[in-house]
Amino acid sequence: MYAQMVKSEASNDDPGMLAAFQARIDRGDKIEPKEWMPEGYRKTLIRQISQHAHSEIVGQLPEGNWITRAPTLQRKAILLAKVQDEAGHGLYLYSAAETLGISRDEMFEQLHSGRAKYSSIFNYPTLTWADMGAVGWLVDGAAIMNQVPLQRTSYGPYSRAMIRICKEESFHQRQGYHIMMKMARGTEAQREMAQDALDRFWYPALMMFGPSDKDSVHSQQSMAWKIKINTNDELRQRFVNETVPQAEFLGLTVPDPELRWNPDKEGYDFSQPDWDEFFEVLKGNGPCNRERLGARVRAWEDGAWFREGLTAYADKAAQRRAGAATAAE
Ligand code: BYC
Repeated sequence: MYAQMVKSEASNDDPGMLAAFQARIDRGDKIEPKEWMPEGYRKTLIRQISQHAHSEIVGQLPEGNWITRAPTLQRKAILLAKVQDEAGHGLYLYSAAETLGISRDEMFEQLHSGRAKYSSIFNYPTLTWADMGAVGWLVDGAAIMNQVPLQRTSYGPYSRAMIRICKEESFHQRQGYHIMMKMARGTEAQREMAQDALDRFWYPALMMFGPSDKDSVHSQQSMAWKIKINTNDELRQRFVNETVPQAEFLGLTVPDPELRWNPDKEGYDFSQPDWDEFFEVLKGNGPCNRERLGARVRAWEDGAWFREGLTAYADKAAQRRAGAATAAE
């Protein structure tokens, strides 16, 4: 079945080469940039890695919004470090995508024109300081759940980028949970802020894993190629199983009346997010889509003078080198 799907995704590829490629994937080989790969594999990786990179970069915006308003110097320094980490993650991932033959400018163009997606979660606003706790705890928590298996993804550069990123994500999750602990055990007003942040971020965090398996268009092929290791629903279930006891420890209530432990599946039964809302956010109609994309486009336009300066300097340096070489002849 997989061989058939591979063929349909990449009909111009030679069937023998496709079979040999699939055998390498099945053996657990890592695929490296200069090696042969089916066109569909390359395209799927570019889509997923670039969208992941965009998510890291756009993901700086809701938290960057709080750097100047962090309640203490220590919290400010921690948040600043976290936001800088996200920029670094974006850069590793753009570099990994570039090894597949797409340029960074093309990827930015896809983001700015709205053709490339970024994680739905960043289209929700961060209204209070407790949201910095909820983002670290739930959003980075969901990111880790998704990214730990991706350390074993079949494409070498993506897998290596993930190893480094996951180390930093665990610190991010811990700092968020630490904020939540302080808030949940603080004054009544602080506890209410923590509960309100959990109420607003719970379902958007569940959406981060993507649509239900029955609506996931890419999962089957991506899993055959080991670009994805788990289905969206598997990871969502794992996230709920790990996060509910953490909420109980905080003394907060997960906003889901249907949530209960199911001993038969050794996991929680839980309500699905509002999938209509999810698809609206993907279409650009979430609470902050326009603001987020607008901020990225503005940053790109404001940076034009800097890119032009770098190019002018590189041209001059090349002319100087050429002049020196001619003089030496
Ligand atoms: N948001 O067939 P499916 C972070 C799209 S960064 C938006 O299941 P796939 C962090 C999907 O792209 C976290 N779009 O797709 C950063 C596809 O549309 P296209 C980012 C979504 O690719 C800073 C369509 O829906 N992590 O954590 O097999 C601070 C059908 O879906 C979403 C990654 O990117 C979504 N939530 O599975 C703090 C991880 N879900 O592309 C934290 C790597 C689905 O055909 N990516 N779509 O137009 C993946 O693991 C997979 O791409 C996904 C989706 C699980 C996200």
